[in-house]
Amino acid sequence: MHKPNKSKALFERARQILPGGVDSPVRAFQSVGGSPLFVRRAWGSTLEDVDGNRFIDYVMSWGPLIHGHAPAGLVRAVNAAARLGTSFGAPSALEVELGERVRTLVPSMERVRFVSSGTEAAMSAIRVARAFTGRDRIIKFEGCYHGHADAFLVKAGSGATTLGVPTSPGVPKAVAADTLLARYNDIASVEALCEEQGRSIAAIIVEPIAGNMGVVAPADGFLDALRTLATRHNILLIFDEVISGFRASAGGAQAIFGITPDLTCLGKIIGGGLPVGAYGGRADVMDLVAPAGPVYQAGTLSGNPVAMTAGLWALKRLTAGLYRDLSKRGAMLAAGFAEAARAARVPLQVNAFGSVMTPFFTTSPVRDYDSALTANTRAYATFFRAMLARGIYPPPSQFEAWFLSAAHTDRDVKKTVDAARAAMKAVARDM
Ligand code: HOZ
Repeated sequence: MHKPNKSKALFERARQILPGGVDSPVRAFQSVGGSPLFVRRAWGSTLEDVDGNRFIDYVMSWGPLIHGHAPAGLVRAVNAAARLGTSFGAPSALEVELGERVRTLVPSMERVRFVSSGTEAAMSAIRVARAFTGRDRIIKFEGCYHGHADAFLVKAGSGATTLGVPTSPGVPKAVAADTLLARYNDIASVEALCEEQGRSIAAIIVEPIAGNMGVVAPADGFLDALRTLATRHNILLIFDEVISGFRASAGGAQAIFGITPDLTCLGKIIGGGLPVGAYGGRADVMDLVAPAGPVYQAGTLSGNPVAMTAGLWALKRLTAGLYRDLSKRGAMLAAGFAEAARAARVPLQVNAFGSVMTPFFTTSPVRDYDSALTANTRAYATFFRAMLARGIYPPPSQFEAWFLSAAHTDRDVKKTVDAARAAMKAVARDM
């Protein structure tokens, strides 16, 4: 059993200065109970808190760390880059190199603009889509999360769902009115919106593999049908691949499903653990972005040399072997969770896609937001606490993805499955 004494004291202090004691809501453990662990250091698949407790980490910074925590080569590269200057506010060759690499891996991104987060990427992508089409409305899917810009905090997943504020106060009514909601994996709901309002819709934005209502894979033909509908109505199709980019495969979800979106949003892995986002796509659309065109978007730290270096290091190491190993361990973990739940007679649906997964505590298959919400969040909280007590650090929310990395070993996965067997018994006792 871990002792969180110093973490608790730090959390008390943090609450006096940071709203809720954290800098991003889902870190606060609000829906799983207890107080958050304050991290001292991390390496490989291991997280160590300020009390010296060690955990096998399945949050992995919410997705960026596909190569594990602090790989030695990346740390060396970042150190060397920092010695040459931490920020220039002027172009560097690194941005060109990373941009070209992104385009090689994701050929639909004919032009790329670097920003500092996935939120910025998505917010900017819809601005350019609106400018290109001369239309204001967008379609988003219930339970999908595209960062915290106003237009997206309408039935948003991730921390917004975890905290019960999927539609946030503070979003102007007029902005929310331009965000039309469709149901994930329900093409009829998109068709109806396009038929009624197609001429005022600039973009359909979608996580091609949803990862912020928990992991939900697209149903057969769903993404194809979105592509067809968007083309038919002259609407731009935006893939938010902040999670799936470079994770589902080196070319993201679009490579796996063979769909070419008009624009793509990236984040997480593209920065190798440092703050980088990017949006890009068709040259005729992206050439509207300033200074090539009139759509304004800027950033003091965009293309930061240290962050670009980390991104390059990460993207250069996306080998076939990496994805093979990740999928193998992902399948082991998913099967282990399912078996542990069966043995304890706990209803569980494990949604897994390669190296991401979510165990949903529900009897119904989870294929959209409504079915995700059938999950028993109390059971998840019990499971979470029982896992934490056994040295496993799961995401502190039912509606997030578990992430594996190259640093997770078979031994880590076996230890996690052993912990899950005991944790499922705790859930069963609590039900
Ligand atoms: N699901 C979120 C990002 N995709 C988690 C990260 C956060 O909100 O801090």
